[in-house]
Amino acid sequence: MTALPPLDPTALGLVRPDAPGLARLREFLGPDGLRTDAGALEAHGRDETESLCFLPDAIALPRSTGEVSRTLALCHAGRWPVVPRGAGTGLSGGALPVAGGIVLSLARMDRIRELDLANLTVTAEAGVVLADLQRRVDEHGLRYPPDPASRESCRLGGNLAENSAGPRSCKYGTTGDWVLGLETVLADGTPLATGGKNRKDVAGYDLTGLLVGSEGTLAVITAATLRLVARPRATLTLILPFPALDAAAAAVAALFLDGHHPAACELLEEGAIAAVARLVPLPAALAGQVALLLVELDGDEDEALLDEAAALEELARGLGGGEALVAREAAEQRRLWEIRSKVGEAVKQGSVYKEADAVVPRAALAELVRAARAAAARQGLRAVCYGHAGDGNLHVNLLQGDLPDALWRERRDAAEEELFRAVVALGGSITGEHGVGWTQRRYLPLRHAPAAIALMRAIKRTFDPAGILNPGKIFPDP
Ligand code: 2HG
Ligand code: ZN
Repeated sequence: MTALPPLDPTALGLVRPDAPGLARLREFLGPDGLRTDAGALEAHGRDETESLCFLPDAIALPRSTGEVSRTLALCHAGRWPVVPRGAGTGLSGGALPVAGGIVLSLARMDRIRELDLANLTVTAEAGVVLADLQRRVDEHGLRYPPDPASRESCRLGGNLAENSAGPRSCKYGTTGDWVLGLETVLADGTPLATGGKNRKDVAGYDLTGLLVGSEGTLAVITAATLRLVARPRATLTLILPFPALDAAAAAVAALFLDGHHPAACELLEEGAIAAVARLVPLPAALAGQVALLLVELDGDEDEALLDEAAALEELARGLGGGEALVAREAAEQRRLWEIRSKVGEAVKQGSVYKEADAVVPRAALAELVRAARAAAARQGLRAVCYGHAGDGNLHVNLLQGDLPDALWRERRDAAEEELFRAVVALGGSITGEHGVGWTQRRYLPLRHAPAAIALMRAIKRTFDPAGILNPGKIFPDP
């Protein structure tokens, strides 16, 4: 468990629920709808963010929006902290109950309510596992494209709260780009529906857009109506190797300018290639390469994709790139993708780490990697970068190596701050897809002017005047 102290709920005007309060919740949630056993508290005190853990007082597991509403009404009356939770796969501590209170798990609300083939929409509850939803629509030849790395375990509600994304956001956009409507419950228990099935709707403010990505601080999302598209008939994956980082970055800019629009365009720089090579055997052609671009193409016909792959290889060669590895068969494509999907695990294996989810305008990719290396080197640390080059979004992992803990914490913070200052100077942001949550909140003032943060705080107060929803997240301490 981390040594970091939890937030004091009383300083936030909140209190931790007492035994009679929990008994009132249990009355309508039922004996398995409210858990207080040590194992459950420990499991719901963590997410996938480093080794952080903050114990809640109880976990509420409602089965319906009505039960969510009753739970919130009680929590609101008692001024108890409430932390909405999907599967806890987040990477910025968004689901950590840093002030204790109730973890409101949506895990038992996992029904797909309606697949509307005439309108090409699906309406599903917040607790559905993303991959289950994707398999269900796939049976009808359809696709819901957002593909965060945790899709086999993450739940839709967490994706909506964080506005999650993955490699395919390069062509298909992020979770929010697919949301037409939401079913939510406000902090005091009032149900609120936004949007619907309309493809266009400009009546008033875009509450759907505001709630997606609000990290559980404005309302609890209980269900969503999502857009679907036809699944592409053909896909092809290729890896383009480069002897220099600048050449790979130049290739990213050039391929879009040339009119290509890959489903995914992912970068691994030197340190990431070396790390993944320890976990996945790399094809000989990739040995000694300094940067790799993994590109997924999709479309109607295999032949057209092969032609496009050849054009991309030629473009890369013009910039000094080597021979492309091209995979047509599904199993071969999976093997190439493994080189990218195992990189996070490989980099983090064997060292404590801190991950910065930096994003810059795409043309500044190489500068982002250089800024990460420089900030890390100044503190005697190593930075390893990989991620969504097509979106200008790289995951920068700072590694502790064998530094003593106290020194590591100091140097990590200094390196991260220097990196984010450089990122903002490049026109970028402090998180592209993982959220601000708990771990990035002190950097919000680097990204936004005081007037913008004041406006965001005012929006938070309007939705949640008592401040019970996910306290301690997004905003730095005043
Ligand atoms: C990815 O792109 C995910 O692989 C996770 O966003 C990043 O922690 C990571 O490796
Ligand atoms: Zn990512």
